[in-house]
Amino acid sequence: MKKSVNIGIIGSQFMGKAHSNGYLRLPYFFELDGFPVLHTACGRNEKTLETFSKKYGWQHQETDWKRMVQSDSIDLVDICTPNNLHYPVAMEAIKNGKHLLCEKPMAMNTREAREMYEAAETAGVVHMMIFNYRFVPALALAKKLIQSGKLGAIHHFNAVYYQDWLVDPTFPMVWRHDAKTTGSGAHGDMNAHIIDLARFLLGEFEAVTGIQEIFVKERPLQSGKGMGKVTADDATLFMARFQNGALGSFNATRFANGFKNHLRIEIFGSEGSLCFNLERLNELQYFNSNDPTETQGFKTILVTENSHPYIDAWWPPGHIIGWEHTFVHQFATLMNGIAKTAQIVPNFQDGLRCQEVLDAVSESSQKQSWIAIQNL
Ligand code: SOE
Repeated sequence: MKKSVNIGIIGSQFMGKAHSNGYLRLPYFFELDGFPVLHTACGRNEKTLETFSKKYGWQHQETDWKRMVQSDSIDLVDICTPNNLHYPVAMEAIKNGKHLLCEKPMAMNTREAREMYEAAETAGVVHMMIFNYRFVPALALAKKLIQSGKLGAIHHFNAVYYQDWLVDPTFPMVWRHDAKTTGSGAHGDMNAHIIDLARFLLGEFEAVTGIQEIFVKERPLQSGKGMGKVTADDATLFMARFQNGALGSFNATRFANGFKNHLRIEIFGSEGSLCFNLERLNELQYFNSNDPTETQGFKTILVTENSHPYIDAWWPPGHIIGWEHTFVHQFATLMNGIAKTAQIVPNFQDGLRCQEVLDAVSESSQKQSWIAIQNL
């Protein structure tokens, strides 16, 4: 029999919407041991919460997150809040024996992330980090190709994550500009994704060195009365060395004029290369240096065959999928993990490892030096 998983979600903005959509689609397409029940939606603004709940079918509403995570009716707490709330919400939820799903970056710093990971492990709850780009079929295929040795020894991992929504200096202050609520800016929001993909595809980091910049130091307050000080980075670039000897370059910026959500990865190995661009997420570019010289070149694999990861749940070949499907794939793993109380990935240990790299890059930027990654 399927186990019902009563979900309590905190946050009703962009990620609240993406997660709700993921849960709703899931049972229509995937065989599941755990069935997602959209039980309670939690948020501060009653009106927004009501509209959100009605739209996505959340059964109950709650404006006090503590009451929700303490409720006996909730099995899984889904944290889609600003980053400064991840730690208190997660710790309270763990205390109450709840399974956890947490948006990235995991916490405000490595200390918080480590405490969250250790507490979740001790309590024996299932914990998962939202690193949904691992669940893009083309990137899951990239992992298979790398693991099967198709690329040989990996020499380079280059990644950029470009957005442009802050180029306009009149764009108002939001929580993502204030270090007190966000920790870091483009770094924790966007580098977190490509750091996780690097770990997923290549393995652990050894050392990093980076630079961070705030290009627009003040932005109009949303109240319309005056300006607020921006304290979170607009852009963070860094170089890395991996434990397997590969070199990495990373660039996350909200000032890449013209690019809306451009996550591009290049992996160069001794036997071949792979390139991926999120804005064309059904495709993976593959170069095999063992092909005959006359016909050598990058080929584009359309990752929509039934034999490709996750695709057999969807449409016939060539009937492409999109960004929102990555959440559905991740939630299938989550629901089945909860049904069996099995540990799944990416989990809080992955969140912690990512946080260590994030913090080391910020520290290196301040000290203008290389920082070794401890992987503790
Ligand atoms: C905003 O930069 C954002 O929504 C990120 O927070 C998401 O994680 C990313 O998937 C898209 O961009």
